Amino acid sequence: MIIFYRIPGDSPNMRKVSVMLAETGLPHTVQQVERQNDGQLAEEFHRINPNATVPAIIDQQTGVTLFESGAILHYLAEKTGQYLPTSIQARAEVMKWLMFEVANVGPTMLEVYHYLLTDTAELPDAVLQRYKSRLANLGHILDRQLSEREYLCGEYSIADIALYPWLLIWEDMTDVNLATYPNLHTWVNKISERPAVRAALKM
Ligand SMILES: N[C@@H](CCC(=O)N[C@@H](CS)C(=O)NCC(=O)O)C(=O)O
Repeated sequence: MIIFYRIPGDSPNMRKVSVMLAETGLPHTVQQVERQNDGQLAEEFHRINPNATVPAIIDQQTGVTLFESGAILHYLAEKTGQYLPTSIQARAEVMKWLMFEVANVGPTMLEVYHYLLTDTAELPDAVLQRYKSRLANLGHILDRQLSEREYLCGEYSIADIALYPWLLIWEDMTDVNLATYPNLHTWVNKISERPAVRAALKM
């Protein structure tokens, strides 16, 4: 049994794990992490993730404890043999685009989210503009990658599962219509039709 640690509400990083669990059909239970009075995630959760973020998982079958959504997706793909190809070349390609998401899309989105919803009053325009232009550039890179492939690396993989939840909030975060990126837009619509995705995200 997998224990999936999360907080109330939804976020792209938690959605990645919800989708992966639904796609693989792995048995799991959800454990809500409490907050302390200072707003931090509960002290005892720091033993599971010293960085105090969700998602995190414990796999009771193997004893593996994991945080960082990319590491969790990779582990669940290894465990089930799903959504990660077997040839060394194809695996490397999937890991490259998975890392591209966790190193670029996620962190930039989280900065925009922070500045947009938290500190706008004190924010120099240039800061938000910098992050928005980084996101616009990432959108073009992804759109180009999808211009010759149905999914990021050909077959549907954990690289797609990692990226997809960010696209659900892309327009709100960037004020840019997804139709600006036609290939990315088609890809989003295709993934939105997957039964496991719909079930996981209650769409
Ligand atoms: N790089 C991490 C980011 C995780 C992250 O920032 N999680 C947020 C929720 S989406 C969080 O736990 N924030 C701490 C909090 O809400 O106290 C990952 O990919 O898992």
